[in-house]
Amino acid sequence: MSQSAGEAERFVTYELRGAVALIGLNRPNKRNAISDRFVEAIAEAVQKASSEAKAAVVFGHGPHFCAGLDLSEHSEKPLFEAVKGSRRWHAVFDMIERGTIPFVSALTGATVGGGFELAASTQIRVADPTAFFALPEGQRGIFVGGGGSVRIARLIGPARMGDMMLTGRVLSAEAMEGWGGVSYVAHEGQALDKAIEVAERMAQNAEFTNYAIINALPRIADMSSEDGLFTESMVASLATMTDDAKQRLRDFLEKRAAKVQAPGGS
Ligand code: 1HE
Repeated sequence: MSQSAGEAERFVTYELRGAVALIGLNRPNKRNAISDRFVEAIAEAVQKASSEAKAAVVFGHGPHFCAGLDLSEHSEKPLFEAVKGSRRWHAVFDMIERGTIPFVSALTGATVGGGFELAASTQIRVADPTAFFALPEGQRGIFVGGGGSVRIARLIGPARMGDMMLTGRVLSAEAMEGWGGVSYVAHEGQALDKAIEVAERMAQNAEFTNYAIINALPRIADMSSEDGLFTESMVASLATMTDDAKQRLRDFLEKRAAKVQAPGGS
């Protein structure tokens, strides 16, 4: 794997594989718990991926995706430092959620607290059966600070998120799929391969359409129906004007493009 430079190297591995960037959380001895410097390493890798890849995968080295916030660091922080730290997580995860390329997270083992918040900022979540999901902030006497109250709540619903936080219940990959928090459950040991497969497929889409999906859909979800429909028409018309769309539509009409296949079709 090629690495991103300097400090970041210790926390994150980076590899560009074709059009897909692979970002590996690399602090397995601490279960990939996210410290301040770790957040900066993620930011650097996300920026690099956004500038040179068409899709990206975030995964954890070792058996666990991410044990969330580095609690040893957090316990030392004065109030305002904690606020600024949380706002930095928001900014970094926002580069994933509303950036320029789609991200897939490959989830194994602990996907806990801030780890789940990171996963919730990716557009697609692939888990294998080892993955488990929890929000133990209630037990730790803290609160979600990495965007979870917005992103996780919108993903699975505020009532379910509140249940996880209040009771500390732990959900399996299958249960989280049922709640809408996981998009695909892969066979054990296959989460990363499946995530790469999904990312490679997305990388073949028109870049502008991917950008519109990432940026327009969550904004439209925050709008009134009327504003949403108006915005949709604007985005749809812009997409049609790109050279990419013109070429792709011509390819279909001239029988050069793949047809949509029924599930299970070859
Ligand atoms: C950590 C962290 C961490 C592990 N911060 N050091 N997150 C949590 O409340 C989850 C806390 N972690 C756990 O419950 C468990 O560690 C796991 C279920 C994830 C994994 O268990 P296990 O048995 O494989 O590992 P371990 O022996 O518990 O941990 C190995 C080491 O990682 C150990 O350090 P060591 O020096 O004794 O070897 C642990 O202390 C360390 N470690 N997790 C610091 N999180 C932006 S706001 C977000 C708010 C949150 O994320 S709250 C949820 C925090």
